[in-house]
Amino acid sequence: MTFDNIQVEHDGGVLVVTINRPKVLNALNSQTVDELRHAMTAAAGDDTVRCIVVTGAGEKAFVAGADINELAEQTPVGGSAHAQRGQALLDLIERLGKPVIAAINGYALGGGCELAMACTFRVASDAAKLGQPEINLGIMPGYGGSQRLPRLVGKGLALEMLLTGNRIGAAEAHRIGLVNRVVAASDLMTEVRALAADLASKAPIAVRAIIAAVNDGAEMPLAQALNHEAALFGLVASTEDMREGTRAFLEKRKPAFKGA
Ligand code: DAK
Repeated sequence: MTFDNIQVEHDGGVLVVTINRPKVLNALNSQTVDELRHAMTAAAGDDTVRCIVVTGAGEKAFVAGADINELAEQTPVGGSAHAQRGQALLDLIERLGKPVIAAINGYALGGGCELAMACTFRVASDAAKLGQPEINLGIMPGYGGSQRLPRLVGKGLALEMLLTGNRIGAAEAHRIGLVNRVVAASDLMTEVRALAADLASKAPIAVRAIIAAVNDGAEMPLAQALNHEAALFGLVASTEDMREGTRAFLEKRKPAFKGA
């Protein structure tokens, strides 16, 4: 499939997906959401992709939210279909079974902040600004922001961001746990590619199991979550990669994981 609004580059085990609408600060319109869904579905099924990076084109924005031109024209029926497609995309990213890194190179607002929160990690440039400004448009988050934000930063700070609509800088986002790392803007993609290459070298079945254990377990009572972890551990313990990892340690060499 060819894409108009995203660029996809596959280098080694890492797929870099760049949202490319810089004239509107990479705002997400329906076509972009559909293109992202196609790219992510293909990445999920491609064993040669072991880690995905999502970023925005240009120096100013990761994603400045949903496309307000489309939002302004939205009908109740269209809005509901839009919500389902957008939420499905973010669920797909969160549960892809491979690490997805948001390289936040500038504004991550509204749907852009929600997209970043669905990713496995967030690495922000020191120039990034994050926020949920939907309240200032008379709406509320529709891509999971009212749910993922409090899970990341706690209820009090989430309510403050959601109800004021204020933007926060990268340092503050790091302090409250909204982003994992902050790096100089000029180093962002180098640092993210290094992190992605490291993640791409890990055992894929163990990576998938850890992502599932953390995501599923967060919604379960502890006893059930621990049972889930034990079941996943059993699965991981049956892999060739487990034998390779333990053998490599004992032989004092680097493991070569195959995903089997
Ligand atoms: N949509 C469309 N165009 C946008 C845009 C957006 N979100 N953000 C910026 N642009 C456009 C601007 O209109 C401008 O276009 P021209 O005037 O050049 O034609 C161009 O990008 C450059 O922007 P500015 O001139 O405004 O640049 P500044 O540096 O002055 O300001 C800014 C940058 C990021 C502070 C500002 O552009 C801004 O406040 N942008 C809007 C941020 C925002 O409110 N985002 C939307 C949040 S609402 C749903 C699910 C999810 C959502 C909705 C529904 N369903 C379930 C149905 C999500 C909603 C949102 O994300």
